[in-house]
Amino acid sequence: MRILHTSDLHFGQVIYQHYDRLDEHKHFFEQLSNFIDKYHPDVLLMSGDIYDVALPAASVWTDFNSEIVKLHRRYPELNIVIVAGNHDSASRIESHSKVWQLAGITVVGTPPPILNSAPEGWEERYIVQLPTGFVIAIPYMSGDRTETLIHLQEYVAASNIDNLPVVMTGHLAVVGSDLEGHNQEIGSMRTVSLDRFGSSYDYLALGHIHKAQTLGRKTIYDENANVYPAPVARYSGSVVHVSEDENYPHSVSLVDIDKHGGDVTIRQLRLKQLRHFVTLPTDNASPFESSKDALEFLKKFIETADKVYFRFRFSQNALIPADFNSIVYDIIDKSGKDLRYNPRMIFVASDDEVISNNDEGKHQLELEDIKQMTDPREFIRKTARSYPGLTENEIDELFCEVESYIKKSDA
Ligand SMILES: [Mn+2]
Repeated sequence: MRILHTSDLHFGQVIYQHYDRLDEHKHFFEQLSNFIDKYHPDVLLMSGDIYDVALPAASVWTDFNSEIVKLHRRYPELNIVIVAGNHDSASRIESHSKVWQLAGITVVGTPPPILNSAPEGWEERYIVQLPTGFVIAIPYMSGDRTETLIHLQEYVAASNIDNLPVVMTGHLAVVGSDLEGHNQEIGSMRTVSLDRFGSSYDYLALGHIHKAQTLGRKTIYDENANVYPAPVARYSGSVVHVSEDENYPHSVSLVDIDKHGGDVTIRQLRLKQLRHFVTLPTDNASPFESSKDALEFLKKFIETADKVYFRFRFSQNALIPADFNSIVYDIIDKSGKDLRYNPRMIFVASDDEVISNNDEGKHQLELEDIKQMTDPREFIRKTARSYPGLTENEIDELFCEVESYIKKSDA
């Protein structure tokens, strides 16, 4: 069974209350289509956060539907399974599901019931049986439904006489996942144990966390085919940078499963981005001390830059005139370039101050932040400003060296 796992499209996102990202999402669908051409998956999974908001504009529904219909026309044999995420309206997505069913496309919005209140035959709604395997389609759920999920896996097992692969979807944050890119939510994000999903699936196709990662493995972008014994749980990650904090490659996951309880082979297919996010000044230079410095930098930057989102990083002492943002918008308009401005600038203390004022300010890590960190490198990255002599690359290299040493002595 071969699946193409995607999640967190956030289709219809309008960023900085100003910029429509439709062309970026169309660009994603073009790449997706090319991957399907090349790899011929049995099923395309979309593990939630299909839309950016619960009530997207009518044009957003139309555009999304057009993309899915285009895929279906081009690959009528491809099974498509779409589940709702926390950003989606479960009932709205569900309300269209019967129409999608006509094209053999499964759309699940509302979560499965609590076991003892479930009507007869409810399981069929959540199970997609293909010639090559099973998909248990589980959308975002706020409550605990462990018994329900285990029941669904047992239900599949009862008819799985040929030992075909079993895939399940889910949309939530699992304990121990790398939350990079969710900087605003860290500390408030609820994480649950992976045990809640049972263990009779071969591949758990997760959404919600935007950084691609296989649970229990280090989260680096890796184009190689990695083989793991089932069960494996993985986040495919978001398809475009949903915010400037998502400073990592985006990809879709191509997953091959040979049989139930067999091997799971995962390959990351890199998604190109139409636009990137930058913070000015670039290259970790010192923050701007004045709005005049920033505008001068911008005028030079514009000469070569195109198709970028940008924001400014100022020293916390910089004084910003009230009309600063409108001046920036004017400069962009006159440039004729595709530049998109985030008017929320960031203010940072200078390096000396961070060290002397460590009790307050932006560089202070909350205990909750630290608890969420599974990779010591993340801690070092976030506190790097306190150690001016260290570079991130050197630290990364040293960690890799230690890691490979440990691996060798384990083997
Ligand atoms: Mn999301």
